[in-house]
Parts: sequence; structure tokens; C-alpha cells
Amino acid sequence: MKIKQLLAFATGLLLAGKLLASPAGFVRVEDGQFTLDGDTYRYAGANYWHGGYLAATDPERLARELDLLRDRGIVNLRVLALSEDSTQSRSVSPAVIRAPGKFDEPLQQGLDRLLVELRKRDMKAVLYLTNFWQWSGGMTQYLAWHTDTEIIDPDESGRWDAYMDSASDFYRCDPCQDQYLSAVRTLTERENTISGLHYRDDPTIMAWQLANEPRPGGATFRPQHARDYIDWVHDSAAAIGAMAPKQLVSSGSEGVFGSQERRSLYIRAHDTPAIDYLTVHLWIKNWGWFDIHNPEKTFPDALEKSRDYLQQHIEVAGELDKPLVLEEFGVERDGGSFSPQSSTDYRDSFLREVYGVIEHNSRNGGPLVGSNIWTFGGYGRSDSEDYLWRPGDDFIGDPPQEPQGLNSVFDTDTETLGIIQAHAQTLGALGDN
Ligand code: IFL
Repeated sequence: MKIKQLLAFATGLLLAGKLLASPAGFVRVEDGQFTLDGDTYRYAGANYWHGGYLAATDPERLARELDLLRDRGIVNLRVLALSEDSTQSRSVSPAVIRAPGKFDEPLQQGLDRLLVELRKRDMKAVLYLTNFWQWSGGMTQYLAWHTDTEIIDPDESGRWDAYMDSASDFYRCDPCQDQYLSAVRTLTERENTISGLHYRDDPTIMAWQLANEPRPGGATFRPQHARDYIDWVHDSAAAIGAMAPKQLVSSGSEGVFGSQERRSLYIRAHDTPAIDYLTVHLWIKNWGWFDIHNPEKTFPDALEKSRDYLQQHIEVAGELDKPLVLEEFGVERDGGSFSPQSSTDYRDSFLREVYGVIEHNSRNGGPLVGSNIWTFGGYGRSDSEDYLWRPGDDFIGDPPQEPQGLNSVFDTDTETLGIIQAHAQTLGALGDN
């Protein structure tokens, strides 16, 4: 079926499907809150983009890490489900999609295993389905497969703005959309080789997410490109919702910052019944609010901006009557060190602050009810002198385009893990609204 037909069909099916689908064990959205089997569902989670990769390559480490996470009350993981094989210099290899229509079965079986191990521990996953960024192939790789668009390698060229503009051509590329939706369909229909469950029937999957940090383009606002982006969010969310009506759908957006700093654009993109809940990311270093080399001066202001940013998204979620998840936030280790032995005082203070906002909001029945810290490195370690990731190295949560150890929380970060655990316990004690 071609994309336009599929989308028309999907939009019709979506609402009917969602209305019929309410089986046990699936996270649902009711009255602007998540529920799970009749109870309010709130969570402390983590990013674990490499969960499927780890399951495929080191299942023993995976099991130990999931035990550790579960012990600390971290019960929701945000995981990359589809990567695309790319020649970009800092892209992960191998990739789940080797070429159009060709999947890497061992990596897919890794995802099967991850889901089974999560289910054993009563944990949930949010699966994202491509990437706006280059580190897993992503939208630019779809363009490389189907168009003559110049492929910009931002890590080689430093041309980040041009990269973002060109990546957004994905929303205007029909053959890219056909392949993307067909890959998603393959995944939703996949029969787990261990559990025998089809992915679309697996309650371990809380949500499908369109992409990691999809943006409308680079810094320059172009009205038509904004409309293309909004249409893409609406149409692909509807199509995916129809493929997997028992599970939720979210966008993966960073929020207003990733919407060319336009609140109205963020609202319009998410103002559709096809999007079940809102996402927001918070990056105080990347957005120039915090400098780890000048922390005393920049940290207080970064905290204030963070509170304002979260408040802004809480208001939008209230307007749209949808739950809100802070699904990426993190800070470097003190002094900008990548060593697991170094201290994390600023990171820990930041977490306490952010968790305080979530607890306050949840306690008062507000929409901000879940979070996923970026990122969990567990028992992995980098032994590369330049901290660059190379195929075969441990996965430690930091993606291949960033220094390994930048934002990872290791098993030895007991203070940080204790803060997350205390937060999970506070949420757990809140009870139903
Ligand atoms: O690692 C980055 C990741 O690509 C992302 N957002 C920001 C992270 C930290 O820079 O999705």
C-alpha cells in the first residue's frame, strides 16, 4: 500500500482501534494521566538506547544491569529500536536496517531478548523508530537511500545547521516515508522469537516513538517546512497508532527548544489525537545555560531556566490534556571528566532539582509524571584513550558521536543512583489521583 492510501486508512482506524483496545497490562492515557490496570502510572526511567544491542552481544551484562535498575526503582527504559546503516563517521555499526527491506536478524533478536527480560522484571520500554541525528543513521540515511540530497557529515564538517536543514528533507521524501512506515510495520508485526508475542501485542512496549528529537529543520524558520513537519508528526503517528492500537504513540520531541523555539509550533505538532502524550528534553549544557568549567556562576541560572522550561511544558500539556514525560536530561561529570571515578556533584544537584519539580507536579495531579535520565552506562566502561566509540567497544549509553562517559551513570555512581531511587520511592508513595 502506498503512503497516501496508508495514511488515509490509518487515520480512520486510529480512533476506532484505540477505543476498542484496553487490554490488561498496557499503559493507557485517561483524563490527561497515564494509567496501568486502573492505577495511575508514574515512573522513574532511564535512557538505554543500546538495550537491544547489549542483549544481542552481552546478555549476561544486560541481565545484571536490568536487575540493578529494577532494584533502584528504574522501571521504564527508552530504547532505540531501528538504526540505519550509514557511512556517517560517527554512526553506530552494525545497524538494524542494513539496507531498504533488509534487517539484521541478530540485532532484532537482541530486541526480542530485551523485551523478554524487561517483562520478567515488570519493566516497560519506549521504542524510538529512527533518529533526527546522525549517530544511528537516522533520517539522513533514508535520504541517502532514496534521493540525491547532499549528505552532510556534521562530525566531520561541523556544519550542524546545514545538517539539520537537510535532515528535515526526510519529511518531504515520499519513498523515505514508505520505507520508514514499512520498517515500523515489520517491527510491530514481528513475532518475538523467545516469547512468541507479536510486538503490537506486547504490554512491555508502553509506546512507539516517531524518532529521537525530530526537529522541523535548522535555525531558520520556514513556514512550509514547519507545516511539513507538523503533517509528518500527525500522519505518521496516526499510521503507527493504527498498526499498534494497544500501545501509545509519542513524538520524541525536545519540546519548544527543538521546535525552532516556537511554542505554537510545538503545540500544533502535538495537537492531534494520534499523539497520546507529550515529551520534553532538558539539556542545560547543550543549550548554553550551564558551563561545567564555570559552574558556580552558571548553575543557579541554569536551574532557574530549567524550572521555567519545565513549567512552560506543563502548561502546554495542561492545555492539550495529555501527560508529559521528561524523557532526556543529564549533566556532565564535575570538571568535564569522563572518568567513572570522578565526582558528580553538579549532576546530582541537577537531578534533585528536576525530580523535585516532577514530584511537586505529580503530587498536585499535574501532567508531568515520568522521566528518563540520559543515560545509563551500568557495568560498561570505555577503554579508549580518546573516549571515542568504535565498533566492538562497550556500549555505555553515550552515543557514538559523543565522548564515552560524558553523560553516563555507571554502577559505581551510588550517590546518583540513590537520588533516582529516592525519587522512584516518592512517586510510588503518591497513590492514585
Ligand atoms: O547524546 C545526545 C543525544 O543524541 C540526544 N540528545 C542530547 C544528548 C546529549 O548531548 O538525543
